[in-house]
Amino acid sequence: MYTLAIIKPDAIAAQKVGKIITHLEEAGYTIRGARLARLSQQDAESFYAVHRERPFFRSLVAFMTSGPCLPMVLEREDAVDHLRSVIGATDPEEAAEGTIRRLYAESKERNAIHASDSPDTADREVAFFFSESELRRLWGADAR
Ligand code: FUP
Repeated sequence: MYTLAIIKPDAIAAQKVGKIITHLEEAGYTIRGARLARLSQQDAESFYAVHRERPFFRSLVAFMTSGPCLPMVLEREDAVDHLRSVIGATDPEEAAEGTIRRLYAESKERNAIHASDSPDTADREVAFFFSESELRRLWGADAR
């Protein structure tokens, strides 16, 4: 099963990419796709469209476009639900001990990593960044 994670601009600026990827690999994930990306305003507004009426939307879009991020397609059994538990609660102060957000996030907004919240969202979010043909080209016969 696949899910989408994004290492966010705060964690890239804080040089935590290696530690976060190690954490993910040690939690059993295979990286099926990964690429540094710089979201445009339109990309960020579209990716977070479900939040467009929320008070934090403008600030979230400004943060997510403030520097490069690293979207990744991750594969593991029960990937979607499992990755949510590995990253922890949205606010690092509420995230459980040992979760990626507790370890590496700066704040509720600058919270180091995104993970899809349902299988349907994961399909949509993987397709937002990676084409089926790119993933197939990377893995050949091992593609899903
Ligand atoms: P999560 O699923 O944990 O990433 O959280 P949400 O989908 O609720 O929110 C998406 C992003 O909006 C969060 F990662 C950070 C940002 N956010 C805020 O900045 N303030 C809030 O009160 C809630 C979310």
